[in-house]
Amino acid sequence: MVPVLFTLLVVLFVSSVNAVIEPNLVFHGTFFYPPTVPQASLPAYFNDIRSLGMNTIVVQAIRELTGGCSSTSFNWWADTNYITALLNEADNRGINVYLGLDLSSTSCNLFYDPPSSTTVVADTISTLQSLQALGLLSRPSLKGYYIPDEPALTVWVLTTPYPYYAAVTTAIKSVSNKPVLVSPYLAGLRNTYHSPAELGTIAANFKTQTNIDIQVWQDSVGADDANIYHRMYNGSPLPTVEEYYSALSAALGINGLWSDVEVFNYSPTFAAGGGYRPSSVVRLTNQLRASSPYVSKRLTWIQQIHFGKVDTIRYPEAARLEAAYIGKIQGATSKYVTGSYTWNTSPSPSYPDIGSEMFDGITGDPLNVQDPAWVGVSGVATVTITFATLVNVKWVAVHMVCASGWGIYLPQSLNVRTRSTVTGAWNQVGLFNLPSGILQADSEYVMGNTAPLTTATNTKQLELTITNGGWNFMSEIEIIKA
Ligand SMILES: [Ca+2]
Repeated sequence: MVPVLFTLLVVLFVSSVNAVIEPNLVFHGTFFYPPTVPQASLPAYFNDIRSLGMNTIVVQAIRELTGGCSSTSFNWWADTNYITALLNEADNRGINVYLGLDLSSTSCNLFYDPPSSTTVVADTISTLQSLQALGLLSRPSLKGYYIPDEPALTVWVLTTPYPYYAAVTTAIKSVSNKPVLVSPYLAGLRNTYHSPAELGTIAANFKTQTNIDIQVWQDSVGADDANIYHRMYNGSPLPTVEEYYSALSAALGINGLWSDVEVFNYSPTFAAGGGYRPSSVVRLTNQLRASSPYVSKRLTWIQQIHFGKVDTIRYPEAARLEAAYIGKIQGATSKYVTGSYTWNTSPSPSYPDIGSEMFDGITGDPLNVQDPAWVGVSGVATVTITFATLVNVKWVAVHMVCASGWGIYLPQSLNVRTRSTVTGAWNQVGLFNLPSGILQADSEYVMGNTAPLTTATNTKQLELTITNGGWNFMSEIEIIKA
């Protein structure tokens, strides 16, 4: 990005103290993982996704192959009683359900070859027939089916696995002629390069050979740090997520393409450090922009633990992301606020803040701490934010990175103070420690409060103090008001 353009962007973002809500970017739905939502919690779960404006769930799977490729043993993730209860709730609320069937890739690496593949095909038919006998396949909310084994279309050199998907699709359609979904991913493209046009050709060929109706492409921003910005990698320009969605849409048609937007942090080792925890809402906004023009539905992986209220194993940061999603994207009015600010501890000249980088809508690249989107402070970092008007602050979060080889760590704590005038006394409104269980491992993380602030009312100035034992690297501050 050239300096002149950057200056213009700074002026724009500083002037937008109360950003507009972005309803054109809302999620239509989410993948759903049954094992951690008990049947008794289904009404609350459906109320939750309805309150977020969603109308679609894709059940990840109802059965999982266990015991390896030669096994014929399946565990129910959602048995017929559970599925009946789920469709009851969906029917009552007008929610569209796509039912994931047999998952086998977790038990068998070569799931697309016999004997696993033939086992899954046979079980798919018998399972659907048992649901049909109960009248479940004709429920109004049941809109289609999902094949849970994710095709590695970016990685597979040969089309050897394609006949498995064709066989499962044929099996499904032999019982019920509703649309069939599958979810390939952009992950892997950094190592197995395909241009956007090449990936479009691969996706179209897969569709032709399998007869699968809709491809729900994962954006892989959380799993593999797929490129949502125009950046270089290993000295070459890397195509962006948006460029891939554009090419996939051209190849499949907009009605044949949905997006699966990952709302979790990237870590090179899965779920290490802050990895797989709820993401920055600014990063999420950019992800939604990357697929929005090219797909007919936007789903997420997965609402229930990353910004849900019901799942018992949801992350402690889920409440913050839920408020931020509603406040910036889905709600009736914007709750997302920015301000002017000064660093009380100067950023390093090597990692400077060249002007309002904390509110410029760009998050740092967790794979590259030399990305100019990162602002680096050696030791404790303190920043004072001034609002144009008095604000009742509910949520404060900072997008950060851990890169231990560079001496950059996640914060041990975030201290928050407020005052109602620029000369008044400071009030302590919260001191938040890194949640237990997060180790210092390379990852991005969004540090903030995990329950709403209660005493940050009438705030003119907000002071954040971020403490760790090395460098603090920050790229965005996210504030949500009442
Ligand atoms: Ca930024």
